[in-house]
Amino acid sequence: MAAAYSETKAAVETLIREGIAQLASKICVVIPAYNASETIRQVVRGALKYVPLVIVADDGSTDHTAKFAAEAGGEVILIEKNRGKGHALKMLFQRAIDEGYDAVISMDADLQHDPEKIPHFIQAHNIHPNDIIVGSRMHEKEKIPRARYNSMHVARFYISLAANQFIEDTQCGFRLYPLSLIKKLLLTTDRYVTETEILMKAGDRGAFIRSVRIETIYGNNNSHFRPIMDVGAITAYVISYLMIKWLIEGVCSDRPYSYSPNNIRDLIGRHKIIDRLFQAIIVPTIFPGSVLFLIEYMFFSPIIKNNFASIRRLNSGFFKITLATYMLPVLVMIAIIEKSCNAFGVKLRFLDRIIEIFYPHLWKEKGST
Ligand SMILES: Nc1nc2c(ncn2[C@@H]2O[C@H](COP(=O)(O)OP(=O)(O)OP(=O)(O)O)[C@@H](O)[C@H]2O)c(=O)[nH]1
Ligand SMILES: [Mg+2]
Repeated sequence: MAAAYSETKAAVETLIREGIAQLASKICVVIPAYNASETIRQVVRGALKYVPLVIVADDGSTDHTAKFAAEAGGEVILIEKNRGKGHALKMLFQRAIDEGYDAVISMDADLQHDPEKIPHFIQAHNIHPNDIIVGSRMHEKEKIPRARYNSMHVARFYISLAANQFIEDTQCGFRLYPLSLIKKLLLTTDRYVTETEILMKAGDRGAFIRSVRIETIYGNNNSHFRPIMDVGAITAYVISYLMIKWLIEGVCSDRPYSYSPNNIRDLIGRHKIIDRLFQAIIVPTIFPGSVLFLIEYMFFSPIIKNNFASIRRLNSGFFKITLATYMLPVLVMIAIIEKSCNAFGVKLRFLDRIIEIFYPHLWKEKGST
């Protein structure tokens, strides 16, 4: 009886795998990797069960990442000097386009993404071939380090505003990208900012971004993410992007989408030094700027009909956005106070609640999920 059951189960699994393999004939997996020799073989082998090709970009690793990726059956792009995840992703997209693939699934090299979840992305892509599919871990709050969860929560408030839709987890690297969509974006950022840039620009030109739930895996992984530098770089780019978007939407009627390649933000982004300078100047202007946008939102609508069209769709007004922005320095202060109290054994938990209140899911409030 048990033998018959396991035979049937194996047969069903084979059928599912064959079905997925058929759907996945135009999809490959891409893995940006840096010093991931301990895990890369398992990721490549796991992914090859579901897709015909796995491409690994070895980004100047000083260990055996490239060798092990090739031994496991991956195609390897060698980048001599470490240039970061974003640069590697762009090379991987180009290789997949050159090899005639329609879509790529990006995965981390450190086994935080279980290859067994690949079929879920493929199935979602089969139903929504033009949409980006992003893995989401936000349903497993308790498994995510608290500070990371809180910064992901605040990030998604602003990134969702830029992308004109709610995105459950904006920081997960396990994603499916249709390459036809990627071709339409000019990507000017690097390192960990690029994945955020893709979501904002794709959403802001009208693409849909969907979520599939994945397991949250935080172990003894060898993280390269620098909480202050990388969160700072993502924050500066998001703010600089939003300021331009709202500047355009504030003076235009009925224009919820403001991204088109080579727009003013891209022109600045093309030049690294000018871009850094621009971000350094524009980021502090978010405080007076958001009050000006609020005034423009409230009083200019009779003259410029339906200005801030992307915000008007939410029915929540600009007030909550201005308030959220003014709360940012308060959050930093509370985080510092909580940390200091923690050092003396006093556990405070105000931050989580404050973030929930001031950085809400604006689209849910409107009635959609
Ligand atoms: N090509 C390339 N890939 C990188 C680099 N840094 C990170 N990656 C890739 O990005 C993935 C995620 O990077 P991590 O450093 O683990 O960052 P994270 O997963 O966001 O953060 P943790 O949850 O702390 O691990 C890695 O598994 C690599 O696949 C890099 O410098 N170059
Ligand atoms: Mg990681």
